[in-house]
Amino acid sequence: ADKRKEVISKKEIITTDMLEQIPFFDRKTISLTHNLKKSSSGIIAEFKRCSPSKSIINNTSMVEDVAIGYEHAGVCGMSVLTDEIYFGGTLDDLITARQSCNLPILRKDFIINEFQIIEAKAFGADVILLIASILTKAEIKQFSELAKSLNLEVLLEVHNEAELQKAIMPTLDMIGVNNRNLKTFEVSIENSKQLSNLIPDEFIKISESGISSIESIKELQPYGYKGFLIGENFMKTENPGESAQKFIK
Ligand code: IGP
Repeated sequence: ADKRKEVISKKEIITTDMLEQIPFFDRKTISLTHNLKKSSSGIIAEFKRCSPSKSIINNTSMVEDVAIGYEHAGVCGMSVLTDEIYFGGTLDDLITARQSCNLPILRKDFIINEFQIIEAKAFGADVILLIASILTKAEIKQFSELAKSLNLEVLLEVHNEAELQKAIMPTLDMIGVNNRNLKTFEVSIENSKQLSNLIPDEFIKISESGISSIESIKELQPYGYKGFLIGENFMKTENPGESAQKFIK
């Protein structure tokens, strides 16, 4: 109980002013869109220990080893889960990944306020994720404008046409179609195919979740997808970096 108190009080006293004092806050960010445009593989490789659909995926790999392995494999970027409750991630993982590689890093979390965006910058992220299904259009606008003002890139995640129509705006850089149905946890890359022609060309298209073979990537490329966000398929193996390398050749 005592420990809990300390954690709560720590959270209460952290202000945005304090976040801005963290050295990473002023660092020059690395562009994920730039890497995706010039890459033929388009892999964004994720670090995640567990997930609501699979529970534990990997509880032995260290984030620093995975970051080094992904960079060595030649991926375009790394995604780091910082959500503790469902994915077993922490902000510590983000900062450790930042210190271990020079890849652009996506802070993967459920962003619902401005504080988390400033936090993302301060802890070394280059890209934030905004999830259309949990945000209003006004919030997406407000959060993406703040992110851009901090030189962070914005990946907007959608699951269906309604979310896409609601959220399209010029302050986004990438649009990610999630192949995982959040209600049933079922995955199907058909979702990416179906939504592809509704995404305007000025946004980089990313296909997210349930990608477990190079064939799936080859299948999605003709639909205009430049980025492929892959987590479990790498993380469930003993050496995620080596597994990513097999996708890049
Ligand atoms: C990775 P997969 O099926 O390769 O492990 O999926 C990524 O797409 C998934 O972790 C994800 C996610 C999210 C996690 C996509 N959108 C939003 C948390 C929150």
